[in-house]
Amino acid sequence: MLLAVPWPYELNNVPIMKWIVIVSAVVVAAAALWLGIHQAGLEARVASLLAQNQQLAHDLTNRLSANLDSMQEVQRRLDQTQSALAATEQRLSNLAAQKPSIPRTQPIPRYFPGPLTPLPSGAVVEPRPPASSHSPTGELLTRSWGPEQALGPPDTTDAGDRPTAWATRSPTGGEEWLKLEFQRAVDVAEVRVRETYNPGAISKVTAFLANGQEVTIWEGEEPPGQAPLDTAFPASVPIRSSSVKVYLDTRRVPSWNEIDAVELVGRDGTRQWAFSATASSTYAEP
Ligand SMILES: [Ca+2]
Repeated sequence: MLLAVPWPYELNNVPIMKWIVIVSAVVVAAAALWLGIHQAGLEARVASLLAQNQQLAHDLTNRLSANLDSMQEVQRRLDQTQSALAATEQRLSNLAAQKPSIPRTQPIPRYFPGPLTPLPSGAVVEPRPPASSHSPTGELLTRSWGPEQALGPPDTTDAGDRPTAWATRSPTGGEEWLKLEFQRAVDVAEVRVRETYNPGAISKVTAFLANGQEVTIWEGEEPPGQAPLDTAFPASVPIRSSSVKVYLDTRRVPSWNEIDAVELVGRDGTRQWAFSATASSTYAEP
């Protein structure tokens, strides 16, 4: 069949084979041109991308550097803050070390009604009957600072404002007294008084005869001493008695002058603690 088709050997008087060669050459040239143009475009594109890449790398480097600078600045400020904090803590520690220590408060017994407080300045103190260690029906009382706290042997072991010792109503009420009864009358050798808070205010000691007559056996000023203080007041006159009275001039020593116990010593060597007492006043009573 192919042989049946007439094959033109010439076109426009040019052999067909030359046409083929010409067309092929043109196509190859066009392709080469297109490839060249496209390659140039690609090269330009690559160059552009390279340039962008370099710019990005440059920007990234700058930003990293800036961030590094910022981080270094932040770190520097943090270091400064920590140094200031450490210095402040050191100052606080120094201040705490220089702060004077607060004195330890004394333990308060359960029945402690509260610290003694002076009466207001200029307050009028109404005269009161003497305070007793016993109730009107004869029962021994157990009030803090009552005259009953001066009965029996000492039970206030350390110095201080203790409710186990007798205290007057006012710390500076002038003359006050504490009268004590003992079981047996003896020829008085001395009267021993145990003071446990602000000693030194005792001004006189008397003893009572059986008929009730009061006789001074000692008067003067106490030798100085620190509480708890046991002071012996020797009888300057012979007297047989079972009742003694201790006077205080509370203006001699500031604050309360508290007595824990009183002992009667006989010339026969016997010793007795008081079993009953009355007082000019007591902090146990309002
Ligand atoms: Ca006592």
